[in-house]
Amino acid sequence: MAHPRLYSGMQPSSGSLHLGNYIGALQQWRGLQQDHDAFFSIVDLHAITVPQAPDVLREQVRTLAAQYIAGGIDPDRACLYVQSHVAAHAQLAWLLGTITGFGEASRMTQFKDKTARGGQEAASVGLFTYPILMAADILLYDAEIVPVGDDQKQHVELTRDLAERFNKRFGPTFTIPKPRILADGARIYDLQDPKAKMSKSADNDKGIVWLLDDPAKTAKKIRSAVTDTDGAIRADKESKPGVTNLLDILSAMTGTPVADLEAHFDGQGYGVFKTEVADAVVAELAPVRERTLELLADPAELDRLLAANADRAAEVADATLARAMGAMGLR
Ligand code: ATP
Ligand code: LTN
Repeated sequence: MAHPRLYSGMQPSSGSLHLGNYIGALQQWRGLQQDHDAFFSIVDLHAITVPQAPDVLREQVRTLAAQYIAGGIDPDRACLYVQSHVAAHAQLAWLLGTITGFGEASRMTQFKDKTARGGQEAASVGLFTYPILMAADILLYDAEIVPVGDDQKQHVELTRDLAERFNKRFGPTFTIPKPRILADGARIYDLQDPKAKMSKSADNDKGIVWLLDDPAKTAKKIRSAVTDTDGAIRADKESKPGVTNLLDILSAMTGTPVADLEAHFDGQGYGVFKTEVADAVVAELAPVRERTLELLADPAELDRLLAANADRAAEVADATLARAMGAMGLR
């Protein structure tokens, strides 16, 4: 039997992925590609919903592609491609926009969060319609499963609503996707502010482990992580967020359950604990960093691979777009 179709994507909106993206997205996707027909995109059309410098954007797309591959996405197995290389994304987004209610789009909490500081007047219309483009991404590939963090759940729900509405109005066209929400332990927090999620837009660089940081810097950031004064190495999200975060990180790096790690560190101090976490993160990330740099040293090869995968993606996407246009009385 064919494997279920899976779709996910990340924005090329920073110069490197961080440890949160690695554990929360890449590690999960690496596992899922084994028994799913997976499409992973670099969503550059989403990234330009906020201003991007063209040269920087081009480099960030390549860096993200290299990090996907170095992090274990197999471009021969999964289809790893750049969203803007497949014209059907923008085209289907337009069609879906015509069946999306203005009020419905206005209820998306990510837009409200992202415009809370600068005000909605200053935001682009593209940022407002971001979830409709995301719906187009998912529906073009008849994805059944969409692995995302809980912040994206509402967008997948909107995708389901739009697909159901379209099918009802114009006849069966789209597959109804299901979100697959990230497990709790896969959510990684800022090393300096362990109640906030590790985020590329955080103010303090010391709290973020970048996949392109050199190993000495990575180790230093982990050894300087904020903990607490109680001295016990056990997970308790409420009263010991820093220690819990380090336990989750170590568990993700080694595959050892948190309960076993608690037993292993029983009676030990934070110094020993942090050193073990730092060693494990460096052991995992140093080869990923090296492989990324190797891939980036040959941009022509990377571009060739992305072009070939865009052709693969377009074959699937164009067929779905044609179906949708036909159903609507276009073409
Ligand atoms: P920002 O940091 O600006 O909120 P981001 O780092 O969340 O952005 P995205 O492009 O929104 O980056 O997310 C890419 C993927 O990484 C998503 O699947 C998201 O769930 C995951 N992810 C992001 N941050 C974390 C984190 N701290 N822990 C676990 N997963 C994360
Ligand atoms: N909005 C998502 C990225 C994204 C995505 C998608 C995820 C764009 N299109 C389709 C899953 C499926 C984010 O910011 N993490």
